[in-house]
Amino acid sequence: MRKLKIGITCYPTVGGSGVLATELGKKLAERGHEIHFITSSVPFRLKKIYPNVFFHEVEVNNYSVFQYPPYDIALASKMADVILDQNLDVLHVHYAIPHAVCAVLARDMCGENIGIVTTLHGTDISVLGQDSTLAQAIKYGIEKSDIVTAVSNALKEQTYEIIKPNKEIETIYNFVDESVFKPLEEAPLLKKQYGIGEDEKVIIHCSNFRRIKNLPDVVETFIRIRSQIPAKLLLVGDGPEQHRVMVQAKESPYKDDILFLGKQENVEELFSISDLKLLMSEKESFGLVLLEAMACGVPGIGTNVGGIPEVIEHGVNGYIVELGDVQQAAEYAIELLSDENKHADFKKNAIHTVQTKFSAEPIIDHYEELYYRLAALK
Ligand code: GMT
Repeated sequence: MRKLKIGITCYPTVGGSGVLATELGKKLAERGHEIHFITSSVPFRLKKIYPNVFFHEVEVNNYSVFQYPPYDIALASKMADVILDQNLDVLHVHYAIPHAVCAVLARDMCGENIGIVTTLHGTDISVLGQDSTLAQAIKYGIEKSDIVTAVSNALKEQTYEIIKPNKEIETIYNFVDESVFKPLEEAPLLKKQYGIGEDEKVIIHCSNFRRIKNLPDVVETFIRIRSQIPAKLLLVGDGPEQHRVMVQAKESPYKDDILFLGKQENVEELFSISDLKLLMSEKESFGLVLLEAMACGVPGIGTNVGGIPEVIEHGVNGYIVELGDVQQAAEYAIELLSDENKHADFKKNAIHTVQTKFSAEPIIDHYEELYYRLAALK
């Protein structure tokens, strides 16, 4: 099969959609395709140099007459340049708004019959989709894309419910790079470096600390666990809720057991010293961090929200609780952390779920098949 030239647009900063888009680009490059990232900065997970990965920076001109910098127009214009200059076969954009709309505009600008794949990641539907000023644009971006994918069945259903697009949407689950996310040998040393005792259990939460991540319930669950067993909570990330959570932690009886680690790069090392992952979100289309943790052998407790129950299999590799039920979450956690055999089974099952349901290679095959389907129509 001939190798393809694929343009990828995503939000390049920290966030699951950018992580997924970058990992996909890297894996496709390893398969010999030529990958062109069209983004506002170099995607943060693109750490290595690949000879067939290129970066095209979207620069936004900030003339004083513009009340707002025209990022969307600049992006569409850059996409059109790259489509023409590089003779792209396909453009894969992550997020309907603004990226799918920009891709459609770019295709129109350059007059090329380029195929557009749009992947929906969540907040473009669950948050922005509720905003009447954007709903029509989201519907337009979806309907004008050639192929639309969603990262979970829950997100697909939600898109039909909220946006009502006249378009088929395929679910393609997220994946993790299992060569990076795996249980690491050197974990016990890191635990010691953080001053965590051998007998203490480690509970981890990792996010961008937005309100929808429901950090107060993470801390509240931990307090209930800590009242029964020795444990530390690692809070990894940074964001708008940071201050509120710090105040909550300081006022708790276990303030010294709640560690704020800020943004971290090599989270697989932190997952490798963890015994349990908490994701108590109000909205979550998938929960890529759960998958990363599971690949490192960490079972999760998550809310019965969005795509989380498609990742956590209740009673097998973790537990599902209703949103806000911190008491139930704490009870499940205490039960699991107090039973070595059960924890070992859940750990094994978590890795097995990743290897069977969310393994990188078949998921990349699926995307590749979509690209070839579109390239054949060009
Ligand atoms: O969760 C976030 O706030 C970041 C957001 C993003 O745009 O990167 O994540 C979304 O996409 C991820 C990758 O598909 C999913 O794992 C997250 O569940 C999803 N976030 C939400 O639905 C809130």
